[in-house]
Amino acid sequence: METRSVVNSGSGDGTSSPDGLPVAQIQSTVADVLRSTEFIDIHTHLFAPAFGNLGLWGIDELLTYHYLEAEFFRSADMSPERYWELSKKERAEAIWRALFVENSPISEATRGIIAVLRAFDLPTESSGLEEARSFFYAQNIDAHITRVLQMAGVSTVAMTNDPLHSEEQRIWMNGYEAHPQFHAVLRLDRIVRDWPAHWQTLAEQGYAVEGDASGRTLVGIRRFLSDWYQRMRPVYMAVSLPDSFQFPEETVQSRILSQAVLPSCREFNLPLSLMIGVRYQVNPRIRLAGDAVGKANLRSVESLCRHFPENRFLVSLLSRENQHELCVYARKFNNLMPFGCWWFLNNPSIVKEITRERIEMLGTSFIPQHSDARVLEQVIYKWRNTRATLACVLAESYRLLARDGRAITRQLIQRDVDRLFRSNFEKWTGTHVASSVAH
Ligand code: HDL
Ligand code: ZN
Repeated sequence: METRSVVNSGSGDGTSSPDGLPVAQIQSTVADVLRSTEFIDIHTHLFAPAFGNLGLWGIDELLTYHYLEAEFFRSADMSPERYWELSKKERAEAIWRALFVENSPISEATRGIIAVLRAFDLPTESSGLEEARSFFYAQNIDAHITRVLQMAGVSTVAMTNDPLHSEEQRIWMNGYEAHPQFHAVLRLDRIVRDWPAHWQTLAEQGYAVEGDASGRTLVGIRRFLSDWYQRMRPVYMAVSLPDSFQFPEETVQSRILSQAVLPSCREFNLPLSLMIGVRYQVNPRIRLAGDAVGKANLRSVESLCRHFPENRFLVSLLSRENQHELCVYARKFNNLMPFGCWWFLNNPSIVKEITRERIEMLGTSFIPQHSDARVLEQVIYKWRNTRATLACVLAESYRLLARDGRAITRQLIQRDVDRLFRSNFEKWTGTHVASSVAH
């Protein structure tokens, strides 16, 4: 049998994949498939219209995003204490002046605002915000949400729902009617990470729980989770954890995780999302902008995946230094689904690095990105930037595959993009939402 030299295998002259697309057309085809495929945004802080003012949108909310506040305090001659005395509008105007007028908006978060203004044909070089405010004030939120998600190429978003947030709790208790484009997510930070400060709230609601998690506390927490599962029908449970997170350890937190949350996830067939690596409030003066990042010890993730093989984990890590080992652990445990380039990682230079190493080690068995949007219109720039970065990374992967001998077709690209941005999540969560766009 003739053996083909590896050196000359594949497409020979390198100009076309055998029986597939010309190599020169791969990039444009990948970009077109990404553009025409609606994604599922698996982690956001957005809210369906029924949540009223909990949902943030419009220019003043966009400008007072904590990413921009962090940058503002570096460029403005204003103390955080003075800034917090201002009204929301005054804060937005101060940020616009400092980051967009007096300086060039070339950071990721500032460029995003320019992209959003441009997307609505609003001026991007005004000295003030009047025209933008008038435009957003004139919008009907239901129609605006539909339009913005369509502009962003997103079919559905997953919310972050805190059952111990008093305002949100009231909406759920009054019989929230699910919105087809918003998945609920049961967020457990207060219970898992801050039990001592919140156990009384459960006790006051009639759950037999104690501060030291003694007695029938874990049964009480299971009942609480069951009640909120029935109420929210979440697609997963989630918790943010510090860089110092360890598991197992002899703590209340560890017992709540292993004896209440994980069994409850198995009971309702839900994944648990672990977002690890936050150094909370390193600078409390700047409030939500005051969190930082630390490298986590992933033996905690290793223990969870190994000792709870019936549980499925979504894992996003905040430290760039943890990303390669996350890929290695994902190769060891198929109940581990890496997702997103979270928070300080959601910058093209780092998204490119992380996504390339994930493809090299995991193929298409991961979820590349979520927006983490807090303000509705952010999905427009966050997903446009993700598509641009993924177009480069995926095209390079297909050019290498073509060189090595496989025909690259639009159908192959579409199948992979569907898996990366839809079916990996749908299979992990047991959800299937028909995309409103035929491919
Ligand atoms: O805990 C989280 O879900 C984080 O995403 C925080 O909300 C963080 O403040 C954030 O918005 N990151 O993008
Ligand atoms: Zn988030």
